[in-house]
Amino acid sequence: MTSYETLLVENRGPVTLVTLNRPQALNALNSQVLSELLEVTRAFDVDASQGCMVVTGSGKAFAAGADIKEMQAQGFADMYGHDFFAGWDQFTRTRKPIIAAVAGYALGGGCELAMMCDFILAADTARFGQPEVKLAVSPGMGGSQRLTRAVGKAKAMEMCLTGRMMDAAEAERAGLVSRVVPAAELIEEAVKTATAIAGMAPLAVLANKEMVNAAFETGLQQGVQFERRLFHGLFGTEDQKEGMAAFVEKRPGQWKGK
Ligand code: CO8
Repeated sequence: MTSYETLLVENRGPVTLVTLNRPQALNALNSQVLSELLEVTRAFDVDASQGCMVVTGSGKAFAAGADIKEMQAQGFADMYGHDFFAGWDQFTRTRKPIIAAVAGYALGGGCELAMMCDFILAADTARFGQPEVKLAVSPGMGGSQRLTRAVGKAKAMEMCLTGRMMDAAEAERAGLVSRVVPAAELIEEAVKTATAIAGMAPLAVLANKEMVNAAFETGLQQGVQFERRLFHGLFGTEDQKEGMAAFVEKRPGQWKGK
């Protein structure tokens, strides 16, 4: 296990498990969390032994938001001039999959971080919210956009305007999370899911992630074209030959990542 000041990072076989580790501040996301998480994510993306990452919280929170104490004294010139927290965009450019395993509070920037991951597995204790309006600000790490795309305008608007939290069951109904599991099984389930993903042909995993993201970021026709090009491209890989041969021969595939 590698220790950072604000994170615990552990390889569980082909899965990088990252635990936010500022429980005394409910894992509030400050500049140090960002820089450490970016360092870990960059290393993960180029490490051929690692196929999927899980990001989780600790104590009673996934993360209770951006660090209010760090932002409190900042003015417009500091925020805009330094493009405060623009580094989080880099996190979303990670090519390999990242699962958010959310137990407890995922609020403000915490909810936004969970939504920057490729999908969210929730414990039955999870609570999601964008309460920034109560601080006289707004989401700033993509929440107003990603939440609206995930759950639709009505719920996103109500949550952003009132700060109301969603519990895990509502989040699952609304399509914000892929599944809800008992809190005690969250990490085990997330690592199991991540291990299954890490066991797939690596280029196919990258392509599947890219094309689902295209559905979020482009129109239907452009997204369908993009999917088709990537689909065609996968037929240029050795793993496609192996994957289809393995199916026909009723045996597991052996991937080369090319
Ligand atoms: N930032 C800093 N410290 C925090 C944060 C936070 N977001 N959340 C909790 N803490 C600290 C508390 O100050 C407290 O510290 P201390 O013990 O020193 O007083 C400790 O964590 C424990 O918190 P509480 O005592 O409040 O715990 P409770 O169980 O009573 O309450 C809550 C839990 C309801 C989660 C409560 O802590 C809370 O409301 N937290 C703030 C939630 C919030 O407003 N989040 C949004 C923050 S703003 C944001 O995320 C903007 C994102 C976009 C930024 C991008 C910039 C470009």
